[in-house]
Amino acid sequence: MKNWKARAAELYDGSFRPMFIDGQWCEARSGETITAYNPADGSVLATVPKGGAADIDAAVSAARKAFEGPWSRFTPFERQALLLRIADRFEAEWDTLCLSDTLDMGMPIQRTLGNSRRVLGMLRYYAGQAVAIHGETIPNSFPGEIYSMTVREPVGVVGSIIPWNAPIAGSIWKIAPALATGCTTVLKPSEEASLTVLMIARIMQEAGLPDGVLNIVTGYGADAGAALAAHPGVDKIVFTGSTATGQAIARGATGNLKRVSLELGGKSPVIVCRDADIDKAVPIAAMSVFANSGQICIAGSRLFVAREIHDEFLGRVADYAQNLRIGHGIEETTEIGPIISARQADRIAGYLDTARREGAEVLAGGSRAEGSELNGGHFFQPTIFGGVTDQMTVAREEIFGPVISAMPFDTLDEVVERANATPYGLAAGVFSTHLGTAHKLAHRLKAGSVWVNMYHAIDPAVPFGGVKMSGYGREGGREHVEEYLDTKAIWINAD
Ligand code: TXE
Repeated sequence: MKNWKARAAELYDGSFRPMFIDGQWCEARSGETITAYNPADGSVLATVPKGGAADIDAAVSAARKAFEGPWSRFTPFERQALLLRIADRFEAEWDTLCLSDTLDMGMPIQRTLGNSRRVLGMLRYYAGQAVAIHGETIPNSFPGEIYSMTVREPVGVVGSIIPWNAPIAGSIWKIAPALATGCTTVLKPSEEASLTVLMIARIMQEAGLPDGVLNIVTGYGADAGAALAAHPGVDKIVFTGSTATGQAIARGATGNLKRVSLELGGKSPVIVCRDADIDKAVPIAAMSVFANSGQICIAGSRLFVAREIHDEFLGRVADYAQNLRIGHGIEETTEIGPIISARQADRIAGYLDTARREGAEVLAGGSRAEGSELNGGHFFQPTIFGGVTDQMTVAREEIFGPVISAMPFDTLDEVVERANATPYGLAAGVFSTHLGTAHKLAHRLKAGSVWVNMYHAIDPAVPFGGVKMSGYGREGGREHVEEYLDTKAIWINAD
């Protein structure tokens, strides 16, 4: 048992934390700040700069200078060595990074700690990719006279905008491929959770990151975020967040036709077939939504259960939900932490009211969680609605809270059609012990990832991303590296 509480008090004492531009730790040009609150109890952790367009300008200039200057002379092996040094320092400071995330955005400490394989793996995977980038020589119509080849070049200055729900993994998944390919980054974290991202910049600087290669501008989406998305000096935007903001970013990016990758919202189906291994499926289906209090883009928030097993299965998921421990993320036994903000909590409460009004039946939870130790935070009971129809609001819209909408189904054709009847296409889950059923469903579901007899797996080497209005572009795997590279064709006339 680590003494998390004592360490928390040392880590954040309410003081000002500067942002990071061109290797310097600085205030916003306006001098304004944003207060960072602990969502578990409303206490003030720190203040951070309220960066705006002028700060984005400075950060983009620094990123451009580094991209065209010293960083361009780093060999792939030097970039690889830097990523490996960063990974080692992350490993050494992992507890502190996780504590910071738990304090700043509420994720239970057991869950943040458990992300180490993924995050350290990302850094080391992209270290490997740094030395595996190469073009091709291509036979053309003029053999012996003209030679043609491709070279792969970094896209340039990348603007990264991330949400609050997974600051460590979310930022590393934006920064590591940039470092591997030779791009430079201006990253705007969420105004709700900037502190760990600033810590990450400090660790990278200590590991030898050259000035300007990574710049962090803290601030709100409407000013710093929009300025970054529209900036003519930015060559590519990578964004994780809501579909509506993704659309705004894509519009803002048209000015200089910058490349755009978007990882957006979802309303992912989990399908439990009548031949499913129920013991295995119950906790996975529950945690596909309740992990991180439902603040996960891949939440399996539409639970389709074969009618034959529907009542038994939902009874067991409800029991499981009622036994989850709600509390401050800093307690090692906590399974359900707080919601990030009053605004998000009000949104969730609104969805609970709407579900009831539209006729859904509460099978578990259904309201805010009460209790003296929960005062000051925004906590919700893990909630399951039965009697949901495909038309109800809770079956159609992303809630981003611990809410499952459960529905029975009769045939595979029917459930595929209903599962796909959503504008989103981020992820899907299938539970079946029949190989053929599992294969058929996995192939017919329209989603960027389909998990069979499991959920949630994300690996540095495996592409992740959405189809339809869940966005485009992939993070993870070789395809992710491609997103940060351009291809140049070179022709040589040998005559
Ligand atoms: O997201 P936003 P919000 C969904 C989820 C949630 C809802 C609202 O349903 O309830 O979105 O959350 C920056 N130009 N997801 O409002 O607005 C913003 O500062 C440029 C799903 O927090 O998408 C932050 O850094 N940037 C999702 C980031 O965008 C702008 C994760 C995300 O904020 C901007 C988060 C603008 N005009 C929310 N406006 C997922 N896919 O995991 C805001 N931002």
